[in-house]
Amino acid sequence: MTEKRLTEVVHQFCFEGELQEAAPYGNGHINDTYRLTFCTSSAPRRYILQCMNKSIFKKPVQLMENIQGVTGWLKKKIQQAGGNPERETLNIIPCADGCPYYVDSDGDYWRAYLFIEDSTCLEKAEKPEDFYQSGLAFGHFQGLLSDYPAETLYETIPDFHHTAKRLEKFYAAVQDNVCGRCEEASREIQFVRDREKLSHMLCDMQEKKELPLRVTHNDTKLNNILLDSHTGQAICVIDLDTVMPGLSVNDFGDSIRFGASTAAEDEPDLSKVHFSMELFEAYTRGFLEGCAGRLTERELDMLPWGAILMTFECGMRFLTDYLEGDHYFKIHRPAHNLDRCRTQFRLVEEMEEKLSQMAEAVRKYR
Ligand code: ADP
Ligand code: GN1
Ligand code: MG
Repeated sequence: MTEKRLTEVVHQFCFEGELQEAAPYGNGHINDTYRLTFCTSSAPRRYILQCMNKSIFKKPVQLMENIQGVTGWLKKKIQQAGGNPERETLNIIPCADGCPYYVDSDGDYWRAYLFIEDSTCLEKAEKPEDFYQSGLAFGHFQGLLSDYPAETLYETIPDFHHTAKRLEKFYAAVQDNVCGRCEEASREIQFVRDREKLSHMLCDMQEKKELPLRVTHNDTKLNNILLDSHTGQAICVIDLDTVMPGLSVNDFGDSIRFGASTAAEDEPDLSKVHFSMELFEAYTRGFLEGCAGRLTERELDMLPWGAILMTFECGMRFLTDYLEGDHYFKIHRPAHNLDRCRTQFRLVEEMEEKLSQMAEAVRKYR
């Protein structure tokens, strides 16, 4: 970010004090995130400033409306429960004219939040308790929003978790083979072909209304939760860009795909990548406790399938992006998306073997 652009952007928001430092922050694959530090007459104030990815979020105004609606709702519920709304949900910092975002001279959309102090964001669970906390937070999020009018939310990325439509896009990428990478990925392409039927399972159930439409987060990675640095307890669910109507089983599954792995999402050495039943069980216990009985029997039955399908879908998305020339997910090395795809498919294989154990763990805590 150039100094000129930074000055232009920072001056639009109602920040307190004088800018001291702006530094890139976090490990997101999509947005550009900065942490800003301001000097004030008392303690320094920090904020998160983000430039939204305009090629992915094509409707930033609707997206911010979703976030305003959901954070406003959460604030009220947190207050009613005697909690701290400045810490337990995201707080949007408006611009001087009250608008929750700023459009810069390049047409980029920016927004800012209070920085949640004394918090930690984990890329990997250090112990099962961390993942239990993450489950508790996402379950609680689901619970607090269970009476939110889901139909008033915009579908900011249409068919985001429509696995069958993702499969169609994948086949188109294989067909076009624009980068000539199909040969390098032939085993992974076959892996998808072998599981073609799977991709219809949850979308069909959603269409037949066998699973209810809920307010969902849609990006429930461990690093989208902040934990208290002192107590280790979950404080806040962040990264609300993809809050939309969706399926609770997908939110559950996306957490498992990222957090129940023994290795990073992009680990190139597959011998380190395993699906951990211990972590699955820790998350399940937290998630079901957080949901506090709000899930239907059918949703509970399908949770293990949510894990398999979200992992399969994400692997397929990484593979599609690799075949199309890496235009969606940020990459930091050649074949980064292929490495990411391979970890996901390794996890899918192990989850398939452990399906009955997963169902048993869900039974234990339902
Ligand atoms: P992305 O969509 O690119 O993943 P996120 O909204 O998740 O972007 O933000 C990236 C990182 O910035 C997070 O993983 C977290 O470490 C940090 N972060 C985001 N919002 C806050 C906040 N309000 N307070 C403290 N840290 C935050
Ligand atoms: C992206 O923004 P980030 O890094 O939290 C992606 C998710 C993927 C995830 C894979 C809007 O999430 O859907 O599951 O990468 N977000 C979007 O790590 O596509
Ligand atoms: Mg994130």
